[in-house]
Amino acid sequence: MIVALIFDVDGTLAETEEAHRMSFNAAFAEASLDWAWSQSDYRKLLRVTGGKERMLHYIESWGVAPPQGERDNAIRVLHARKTQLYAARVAAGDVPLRPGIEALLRTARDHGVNLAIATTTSRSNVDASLAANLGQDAVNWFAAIGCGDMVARKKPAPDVYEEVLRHLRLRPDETIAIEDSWNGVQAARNAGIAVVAIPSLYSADDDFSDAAAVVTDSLCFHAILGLARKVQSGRTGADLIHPDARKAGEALKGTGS
Ligand code: XBP
Ligand code: MG
Repeated sequence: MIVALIFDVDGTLAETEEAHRMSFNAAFAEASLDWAWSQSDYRKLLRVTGGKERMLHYIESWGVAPPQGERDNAIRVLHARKTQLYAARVAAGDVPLRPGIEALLRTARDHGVNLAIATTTSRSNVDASLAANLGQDAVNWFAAIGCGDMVARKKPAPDVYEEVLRHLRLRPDETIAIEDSWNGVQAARNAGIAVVAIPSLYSADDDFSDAAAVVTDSLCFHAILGLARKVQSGRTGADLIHPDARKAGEALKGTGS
């Protein structure tokens, strides 16, 4: 019996990565750094989870000049400023929830299914998104909120999902994860949790073969429940990917800029 749905945030609850990218670039410009991440740069950089880790990877692997001063401290300062700029975009309503997410959250609550969050981003970004899109009380809808800065290793490591399972006091098979990226699907699978993948603008080319199902139109609570029953009856993998989802997956690839 599925007791909880565990949601990723970036790319899942909302298409946030474009707002993150623009906030990174604004922070770089303010710091007079000649760094500017295009959409195709950012798609590659998203293979590294965590904004600070992503900037470090950019310095170490893309051969750009590091910011002045002590490197790690400079990255922390840049990331803190990026987070402020991002939160301002969210508060301004520029990062709405994905289609079907609000209905899914409300229907799950109406059916007594617990909600939780397992994300790489910071708690302040989660709170900003929930408040801007669902109201100040929405943070209380979630029985557990696990964030990247709460655990030792970020996705695709299972740490944040294991942290959420501990907090919920549930077994992996009592939950389903909703994720948008390969890193996220791997993190949930590494924690033993079945995953519904909903590819996002920046993850359309990711490999979702480890997901129990791939959904490309709006998520539906009953479809997820149906999936959970199938997963628990041992049916997994290819025969759970709705033919339309596979076709639409191809279509989605066409929309990623
Ligand atoms: C995806 C990430 C995050 C975001 C940016 O998170 O990898 O790093 O890109 O957020 P999720 P921060 O697990 O929710 O998909 O800069 O706060 O890290
Ligand atoms: Mg994500």
